[in-house]
Amino acid sequence: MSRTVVLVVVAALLSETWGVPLSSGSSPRAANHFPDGFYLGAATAAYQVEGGWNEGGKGESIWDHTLHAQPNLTADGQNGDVAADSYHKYKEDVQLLVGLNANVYRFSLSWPRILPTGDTDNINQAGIDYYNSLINELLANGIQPMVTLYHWDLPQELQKLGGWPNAVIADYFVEYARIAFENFGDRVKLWLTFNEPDMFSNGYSSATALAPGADSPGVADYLLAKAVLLAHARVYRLYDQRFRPTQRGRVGITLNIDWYEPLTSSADDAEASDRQLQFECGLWAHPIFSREGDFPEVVKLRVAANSRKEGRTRSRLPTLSPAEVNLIRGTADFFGINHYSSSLVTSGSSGSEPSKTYDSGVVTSMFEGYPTSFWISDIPWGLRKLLNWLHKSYPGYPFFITENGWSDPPGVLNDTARIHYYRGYLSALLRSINDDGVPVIGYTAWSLLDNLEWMNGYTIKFGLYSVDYDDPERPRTAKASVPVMAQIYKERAVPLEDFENADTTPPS
Ligand code: GBH
Repeated sequence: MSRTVVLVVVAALLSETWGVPLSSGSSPRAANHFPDGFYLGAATAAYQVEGGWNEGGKGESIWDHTLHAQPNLTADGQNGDVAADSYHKYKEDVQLLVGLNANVYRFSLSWPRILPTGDTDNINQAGIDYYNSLINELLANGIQPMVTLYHWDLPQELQKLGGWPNAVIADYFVEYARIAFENFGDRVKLWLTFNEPDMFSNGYSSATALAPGADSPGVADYLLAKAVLLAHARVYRLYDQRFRPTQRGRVGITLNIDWYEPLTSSADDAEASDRQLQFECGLWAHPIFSREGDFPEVVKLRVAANSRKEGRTRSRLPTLSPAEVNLIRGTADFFGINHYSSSLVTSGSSGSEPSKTYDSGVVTSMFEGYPTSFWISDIPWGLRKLLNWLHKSYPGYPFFITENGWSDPPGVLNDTARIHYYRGYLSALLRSINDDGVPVIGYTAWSLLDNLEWMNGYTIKFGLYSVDYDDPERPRTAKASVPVMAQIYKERAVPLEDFENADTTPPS
């Protein structure tokens, strides 16, 4: 075969598998390809992977404290004392990312590793050194660090002040963020203030859902919302004024947002869907990303009405003054989304009064006829609908999918359901970008490795790499999904056949 023939055959094969446009240069990008500069990687969080809970001068977090005091809160009685031991094995973790062809790694800083008491009286250099080593190792391997400042591990000393429902915590958070920007901002260009405030507010609305287990539903979680939004906004403005001119990075926030499909085509169910999205997402997104700012109208009205009914003299949802609305509005360079699943929604009453669940006045249920694992349904078109809804609701902001993933019970190395999930969701993401025009700049899969799944302990596995938790060395093994993701990340495309077969179009 002549050289030309070989090249043509190779090009044809490539074109068939990957949908690579045969002519280069100005030809439009094929629909199954990610845009230039798109970030593709994986994510973790400090308490879920690091271990080293009391090493190198680290202080106690609410997770250390809560799970030491009440080991029965987790499904297997385990905690994050050692976790995946990433505190010692970070160089190996970076090689796992290299094995995925990742160009970004999203991880979180443990606040009490840097500030053991939460305050600046004690700045722990050993903690700063650890993160410098990790960041330098990533960059040496061509991987951008993406840093979450807060993925749920509040210093226990600050919990003694009441934790997040106490607005004074925002003052401490701003100081902590300043120290992070000062120490790491020369190399870290992607920042997230908070991971999923909606989720971690459950730590203040239930005794058992998440640390610290402060049981004040419908009150503390709304107080927390105001404190967290102000903390976020002040950190964004600090970066904007003091650090952006020299560091030139981007600061966002990550919200957990599933898709909620109306149960029927009734107007009532359409309203229920919108209500659910407003209580889960809008409560946080509207103040930051909408043109007008402030909490969503429907949330304000319903919480105020229920509060009156309960005989209260004011709403359980705190008000934002016009100055606070202005302070918070527009404080993001991008919008982080953790998306896992889709559910059906109808109006009705769930949860007890008072609670955020009760205030939202909706009942959700799982779809039938889709692959399901624990609370996750594999419904790629749900991500596409969500991205379109977000882009319409909050125009002008680029999105970054900071988490998306599938869970297995322990022992599944041939993770075919995860492979199906990722092929589908990455295809839906590509449709959103290339067909629908939603601006998305990156994607980090949850998770790089099996880790402490909060109150589920080590009984639910989200990793691309498995970790043997019975072995003190915590060896990592690639699951079947690793070569699949590595190929997608390398080609920067979902293979055409998988792309075309993916369930990316909502049923009408
Ligand atoms: C994220 O939270 C976290 O950021 C991450 O740390 C975590 O490991 C990961 O996802 C996987 O869970 O009432 O049974 O329907 C995910 C948030 C948690 C939201 C479970 C939906 C449904 C519980 N999700 N929740 S259920």
